Amino acid sequence: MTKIDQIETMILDIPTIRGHVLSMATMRTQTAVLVKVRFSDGSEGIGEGTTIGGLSYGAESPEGIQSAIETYIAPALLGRSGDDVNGAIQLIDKLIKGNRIAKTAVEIALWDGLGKRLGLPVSQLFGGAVHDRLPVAWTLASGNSETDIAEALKMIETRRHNIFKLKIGKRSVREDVAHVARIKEAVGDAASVRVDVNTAWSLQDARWGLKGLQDAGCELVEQPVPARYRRAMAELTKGYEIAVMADEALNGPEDALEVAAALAADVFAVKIGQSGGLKRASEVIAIGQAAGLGLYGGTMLETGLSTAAALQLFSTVEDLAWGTELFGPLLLTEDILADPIIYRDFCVEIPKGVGIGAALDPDKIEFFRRDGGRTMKA
Ligand code: MUC
Ligand code: MG
Repeated sequence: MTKIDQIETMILDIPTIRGHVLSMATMRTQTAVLVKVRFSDGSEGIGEGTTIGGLSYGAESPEGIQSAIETYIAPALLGRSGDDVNGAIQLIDKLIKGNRIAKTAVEIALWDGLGKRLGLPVSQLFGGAVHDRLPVAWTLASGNSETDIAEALKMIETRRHNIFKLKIGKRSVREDVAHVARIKEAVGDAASVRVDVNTAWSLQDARWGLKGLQDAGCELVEQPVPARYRRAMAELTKGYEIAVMADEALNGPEDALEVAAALAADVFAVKIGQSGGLKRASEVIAIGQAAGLGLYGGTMLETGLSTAAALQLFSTVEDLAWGTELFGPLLLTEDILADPIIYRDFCVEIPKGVGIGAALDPDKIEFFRRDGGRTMKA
């Protein structure tokens, strides 16, 4: 039996190419928690758990993710079979509440190790890829309309992105709608414009906001109101033509079922970290499909590592009607992979190779890693 021998964690702080202005935080660096799992046959798996803006986006911080892995997840898994990924997921779900991003980081490393030992990409472990590339959005969030327009036009011209997600919710609804309208006017029919409010609006704000956004030609609004406001999400979903997407409201399959049953979204933003791993994300996808909802491959602005893992799963999904936003590596000054993820012709390519299809660049890991982090042994 191939056993789980060793689990190592580390935190990386990587600068972003520009300030990324969201309703709840402005990011100038992204912090990723990496996990390396060493197996008894010498094989290794790598994983990542990443959030946004410290504790301003969700309940897990990078330091909390690392601590949950070191203190609770690793001791439960050390010495167990490395091939029994479902057994590990079930055990960890039983022992540990919440902490979905921490669980995801470890689970990715287990899938990666298993794929490498079998000589298969992780997509094959989920039944096989049906896409070799997927459409990929870019987020305009410089905090300035002119800078955003210049960025968008350059992305269209270089055929990198023709789907734009605008981060709004920091200014007044009226100012935000005017900002979105200016950008849509500048890109015209050459691009799809969507917005993410990251829960900043009240229901009252959102009624004005959705009316203005759809008149401006914006196609979709992501999480306009707080995650727990299901009735408000349902009213907005029913009341306007613009598509309403659930993001922060979706923490795993149980939430997905409740959101679908409450008719509280038209589209699911599926995030592997927020779902609690690839397996749980596949269950969120199944619920969305069964409910006839649109699907979108979401990101927590992860490095190439988690981006590769997400692509393994999303490549197996029949229809991601709203594409993906797996552009995380492009927001960072440096990609930490030896062979960076490829972006071209408005798409992201599914990495080839075994496991999640990603290998770390050791020099970059040394450069960006914070002091601390532990190696736990069986
Ligand atoms: C979010 O809330 O969706 C995804 C893209 C981006 O710019 O921020 C994230 C988080
Ligand atoms: Mg979002």
